[in-house]
Amino acid sequence: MEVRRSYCGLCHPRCGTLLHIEGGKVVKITGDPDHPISRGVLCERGRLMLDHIYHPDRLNHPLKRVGERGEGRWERISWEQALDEVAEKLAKLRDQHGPETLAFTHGTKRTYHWDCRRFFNLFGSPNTCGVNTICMCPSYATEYATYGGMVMGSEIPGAKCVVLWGHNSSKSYPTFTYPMINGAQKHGAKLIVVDPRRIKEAEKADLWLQIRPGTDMAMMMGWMRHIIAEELYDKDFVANYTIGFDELKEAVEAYTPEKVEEITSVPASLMVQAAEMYATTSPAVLPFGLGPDKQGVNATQCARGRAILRSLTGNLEVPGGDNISLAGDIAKIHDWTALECNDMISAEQRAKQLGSDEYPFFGFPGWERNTAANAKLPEGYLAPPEAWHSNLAHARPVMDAILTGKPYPVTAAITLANNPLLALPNTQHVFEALKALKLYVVMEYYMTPSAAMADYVLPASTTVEQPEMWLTRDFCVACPQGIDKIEERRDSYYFYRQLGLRLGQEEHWPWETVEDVYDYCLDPLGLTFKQLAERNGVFGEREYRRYEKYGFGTPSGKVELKSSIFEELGASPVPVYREPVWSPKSEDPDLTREYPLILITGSRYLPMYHSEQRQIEKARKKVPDPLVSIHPDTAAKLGLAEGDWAVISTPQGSIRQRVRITDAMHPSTVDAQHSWWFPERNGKLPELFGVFESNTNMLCPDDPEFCSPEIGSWPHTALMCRVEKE
Ligand SMILES: Nc1nc2c(c(=O)[nH]1)N[C@H]1C(S)=C(S)[C@@H](COP(=O)(O)OP(=O)(O)OC[C@H]3O[C@@H](n4cnc5c(=O)[nH]c(N)nc54)[C@H](O)[C@@H]3O)O[C@H]1N2
Ligand SMILES: Nc1nc2c(c(=O)[nH]1)N[C@H]1C(S)=C(S)[C@@H](COP(=O)(O)OP(=O)(O)OC[C@H]3O[C@@H](n4cnc5c(=O)[nH]c(N)nc54)[C@H](O)[C@@H]3O)O[C@H]1N2
Ligand code: SF4
Ligand SMILES: [Mo]
Repeated sequence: MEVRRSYCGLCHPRCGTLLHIEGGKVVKITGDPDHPISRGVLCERGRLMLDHIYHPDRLNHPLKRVGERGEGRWERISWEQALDEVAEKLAKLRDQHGPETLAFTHGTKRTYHWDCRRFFNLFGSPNTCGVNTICMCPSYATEYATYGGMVMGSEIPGAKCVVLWGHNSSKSYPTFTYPMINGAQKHGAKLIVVDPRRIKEAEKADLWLQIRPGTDMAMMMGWMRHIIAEELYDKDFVANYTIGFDELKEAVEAYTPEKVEEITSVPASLMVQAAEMYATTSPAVLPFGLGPDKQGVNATQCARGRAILRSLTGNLEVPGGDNISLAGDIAKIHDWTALECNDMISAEQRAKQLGSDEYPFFGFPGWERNTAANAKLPEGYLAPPEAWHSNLAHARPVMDAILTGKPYPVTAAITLANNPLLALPNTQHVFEALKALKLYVVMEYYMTPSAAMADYVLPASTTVEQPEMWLTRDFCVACPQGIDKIEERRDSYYFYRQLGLRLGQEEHWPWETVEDVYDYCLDPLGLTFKQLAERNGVFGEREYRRYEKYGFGTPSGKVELKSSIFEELGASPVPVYREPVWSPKSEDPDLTREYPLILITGSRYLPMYHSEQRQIEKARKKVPDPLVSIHPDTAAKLGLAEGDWAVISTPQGSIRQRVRITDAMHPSTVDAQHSWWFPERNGKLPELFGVFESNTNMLCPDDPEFCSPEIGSWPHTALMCRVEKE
């Protein structure tokens, strides 16, 4: 039996795999013990990879719609025909309405993304939108504005204190972050968990703060106030490397432990203990967690809060702390910004980006300011901001433009590695918009509810059928292609390049394959992609506290506790807390009477990844139905028993899920699994694989009043709902 090295890539870490091949077919997949990061471990989902590669429902050929949209009637066509027709239609729509008439919706990073941004910039459309508005990117853009980089490498193994703030790592990063936390605890590190649910990590934490959902910013401001009042902050760092300390002090002054207890429901003494533990145990890490980022109105502020806490406590750029700079040789690699072609889109087209009038910080205006500040630094210290992570159109105005033609018509969209009907809030709005498109192209593994609405559905290759480079601030690891592409599956680079070649972008797509692109990226290291794979990756040697020499990549060159970019773009430059719009403290008695429970959605669980794995029998055996978790006392009051079907309603809509009773929940709060649809059901309209039935985004609003005013992040948590027996 032949054994080839490859990788999983069914989620963000690209865990190393060994493909056991017989007669040209993979027959077994095991973890690669020599992989420098995952060291042979695969999670529950990764172990189902084989079922995914050869699944009978996989798309293997391009399809063209022949019936009405959503009618489920398709004709198999060749790639040539698909690309020719799509390019011709795009050229026509561009001539008629301008390039901004084409939009893109993206999901979380599943395949390459620089190719998409490159294509869109060259085409002239600023309208790429999607989940990044809530997923990590509020933090990315905000951290750039605060200190000129994003913490992507918390040095958990060397930390003496780890704070998991809305981060469910045992379920979300089971092979990556979670083992590091276990390791740190074994070496005596303290663990603080801030989470409304008693997650696995909370059970072994030194302190667990069972916070009321949506109130994290008040808690963060409480920590800041206490750390300042008790003079527990890093005085030297604050004096020499920050600006805006006095304004910050004033902004957080009102958040006394008592007030914070009143807002968050966490006892004042516990809050004080946690703030002191974090500030006095160094080094400490406060890694990214989605809990704060999916809070709508407070999302951007929470990202600021996290960045400010790291700075106040002097935990930036220290061993065992939160790091933003590039390590050693990694800085030489041409990174994704080098491939995005952001300078190719004109100022006139940039100005048309939908949503950047409402949320300029997250559009070109914010990104341009972050980029300009970064450009003043010596090369190779802090990476420039990727447009993909910090410069997007907003999904709501994009959908509105499709539906109303205002401020201009958006008539075409491409969706790749995304399931917008399950991922974006206000499903009905997204559905109406997809239905109204003149041209909708989806590249996918399976026929999903979103793909079922398309004009062209194109088959995507699995990670083992395409190479990738896992590039972080600290290391670069090759993810080798394990097998030839099956049938007519292709990678996204092929798709964008072929489209680009047909649309006058020839000179900008010189590399024929992705591996050629990676050879270009690695050229400054004198390596090819193949050699990178043979060397088992490149690991940069980290130099700490380089800010002492170069400052930070912000307009002032210091950590901006008061953000000048926020201020310039009309956002509050110092922290503010906002009560969630739907809240148990609402002054509207009808709301709290009709919707008495707090709703959180989307807490990660295995083996599912968002809307995926619903076709995989072994995954469905483990989790056959969508589940809503409820505290036993609450369930009893509502007359609900384990396994009952329940109807969950918010003022936005209603769905059904099955009851799971657990005392890991607070009695005031329920937690509904997100992104459920049913591939076994009828894929035609109106059923559309049951996409409207149990999908939590039927419950999540996207109106401006629910979105963070800085970035437009919409809420997937801290909502109000009612739960009833079906
Ligand atoms: N209510 C609620 N909604 C949420 C969240 C929540 O917590 N609650 N979380 C949000 C977050 S953080 C995120 S990131 C989004 C996730 O949103 P998405 O990224 O859209 O989520 P997926 O369901 O994984 O959809 C990816 C789709 O792309 C396909 N796919 C996967 N890999 C590839 C590939 O390499 N190439 C191609 N062409 N297709 C591929 C899959 O088959 C799948 O249909 O959901 C968001 N939505
Ligand atoms: N199994 C699995 N793993 C995944 C994914 C997946 O779909 N499935 N998706 C991937 C993606 S795209 C992402 S972004 C990451 C996200 O990974 P995580 O950061 O772990 O995100 P979640 O599990 O959504 O939420 C984290 C925690 O936030 C808590 N929470 C909810 N509301 C609040 C609140 O108001 N305040 C606080 N403090 N906590 C709150 C939840 O109880 C949950 O335990 O996971 C990645 N990994
Ligand atoms: S954590 Fe699991 S799903 Fe994600 S890449 Fe690793 S093995 Fe695959
Ligand atoms: Mo995400």
